[in-house]
This record gives sequence, C-alpha cells and structure tokens, in this order.
Amino acid sequence: MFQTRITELLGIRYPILQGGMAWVAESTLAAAVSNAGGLGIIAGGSAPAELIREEIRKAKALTDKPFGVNIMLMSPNADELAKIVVEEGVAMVTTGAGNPGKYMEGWKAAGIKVFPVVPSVALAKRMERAGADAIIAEGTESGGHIGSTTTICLVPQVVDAVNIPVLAAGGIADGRTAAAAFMLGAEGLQCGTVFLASPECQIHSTYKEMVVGAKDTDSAVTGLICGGAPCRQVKNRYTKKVNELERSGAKFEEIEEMTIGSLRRAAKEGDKENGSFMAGQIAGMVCEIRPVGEIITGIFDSAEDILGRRPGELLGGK
Ligand code: TUI
Repeated sequence: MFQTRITELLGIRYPILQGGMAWVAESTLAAAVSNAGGLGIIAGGSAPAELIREEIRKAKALTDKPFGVNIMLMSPNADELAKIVVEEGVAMVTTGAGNPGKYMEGWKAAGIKVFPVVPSVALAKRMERAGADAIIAEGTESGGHIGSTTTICLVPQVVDAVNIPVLAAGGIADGRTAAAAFMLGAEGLQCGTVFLASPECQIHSTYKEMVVGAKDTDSAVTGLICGGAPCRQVKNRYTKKVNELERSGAKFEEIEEMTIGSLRRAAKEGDKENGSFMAGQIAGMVCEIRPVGEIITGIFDSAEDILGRRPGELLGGK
C-alpha cells in the first residue's frame, strides 16, 4: 500500500526517513531505522567531519540497507562533509538551513540522491531547479530550526508547486498523522521526535524523559525576536531565559552565549535547566519508549487501517 516514488528511489520498504537531528542522530539510531525498513540518517551537525566519517563506517557495519547523512549547510563542516559522503558512497543526503546548489553536481555524479529540507514553496521550487530528487516539506510543528508554515498548509502547496516527490515532516508520530500526510499528497514521511523515544536513540535519558513527559502545550520557540533563527524545543528554564532575554532587547552576543552548546548540554549531559531539548509539538503524543521497529510498523499498520475507514470511524487509536 505504501509503495511510492520514495520507496522506489531509495530502495526501502516503508517511505519513512528519520530526521537528521544534530547531536542525536548517530549510527545506532540510523542503522536501526534502516534495518526496520525505513531510511536512517546520520546528522552531520557541526561535529568534526572525520567523526561523521567514523559514524558512517559504523552504520555500514550495522546494516546492509541504505542510509543517509544530513548536512546542515550553515555549519562550518559542510564543505568537508559534502566530500566525505561521496568518498564513503552514502546513498542519500538531506540538507537543512540553506541551499545545497553548489554541491549538487558532485553528488549527482556520485549517484547520491539529494533531499533538501525546506520550510516554504519558494525554496522547494529553487531546490527542484537545482536538481533535488525529492523535497522534504517541514512544517513549523517540527523540532529544531523551523519556518513558520504548518505541515497541513505547507505540504499540499509544495506538492502542487513541484513535480518531484514530497515528504512531509513536522507533527507526524502515529498512524493518524501519517495517514493525514499521505492525504495531503506526500509520498513519504520524515519523523524526528518519535524516534527520540526509542532505546536505539543514544541521547541522555533525561532528554527522553523530557519528550515522553511533555504535554501538548510544552513546546517553546526561541529565536523569534533576535537572530532570525526560530528554534523549537521542550519548554524549560533555558527557553524561558532565552525568551526573556530576547524580549528585554538583549544583544545577540548575550543570547548567543546561552544558546551555544545548549543542544549538546541536552543530548549528552541531560542538563534539564540549561539544555535545549529540541523536539516537535507532537512530543505531547509520544508517551512511551518503544523500539524503532515497533514505531515504524505501528505507524504503517495503523495508517493502512485508517486509510481504509470512513470519517465517522476514525476516532481514537494509534
Ligand atoms: O535544519 C533544520 N533543523 C535544524 S538544524 C538544527 S542545528 C541548530 N542549532 C542551533 C541553532 C539552529 C540550528 C536544528 N534543527 N531543518 C531544516 C530547515 N531548513 N529548516 C529551515 C530550513 C531552511 C532555511 C533556509 C532551508 C533552506 C533555507 O534556505 C535559505 C537560502 O537562502 O537558501
């Protein structure tokens, strides 16, 4: 039922990618997602590029299935990583926070599929022109660095604007939200938050507790006033402080001092007070830690069931 241009392009069973979450998405999680029939992604983040090469090699040892690497284009390691993915023969690349145009020729020549993550129709069209193989349309419900349009509004508009396949990201964590994404014209999904709550995800246990414990309104966006880089995470002392500072008209440098290293403090140290626990609004629905395989089959079994039902029969259940 879920064979789409995405499963075909990538040679995978289920059209689901795991988001390339900086400081979170490493080889163990990526390989688990690929072994379960989706496509796992190792996040480049701003880690030293050679460390990412090691993660790629570890993932190769853990799975014989395809996996990808996310390159954050704002990051200083982007040029180096762009070469490493070619040298290591990675199947696909997702990009965030910029335009991958200058790398496209080299990646294409190496047979690497390119899926840029975008928050708007204009950027989706630009990426298609630049030679992208698919577009990941990321709604503002997502965790981390976000645009302002919701998934439900963004996905159908991107689907109408481009000819290449579109994946929906932001707010997808169960069969209902997955089915909704497919109804909007998406041919695939990218999920991040739901995979944080898995034993295979190597983040600090406090991070998992923050996600599992979050309710619907426990999400906060920082960077709306100062710096122009809105970022969504679970509400805590850190988000309160950053937003207070922004509202008080503090200088960018003063805020930067708080934000630098905040994701590492969350993912590695589990610093509840000073960490940035990036997660999407759907964290309110993620209430237990479940193995990656169970998460993926749960989403698709349930979506298949839901898509066969009539509207009056859709209440409740996952
Ligand atoms: O990149 C993300 N999400 C992220 S990156 C990240 S790491 C980070 N750490 C600290 C501060 C900020 C980020 C955490 N989450 N999502 C994909 C995404 N891409 N969202 C928005 C964009 C985007 C923005 C501008 C894509 C293209 C773009 O193009 C601008 C241009 O001029 O071409």
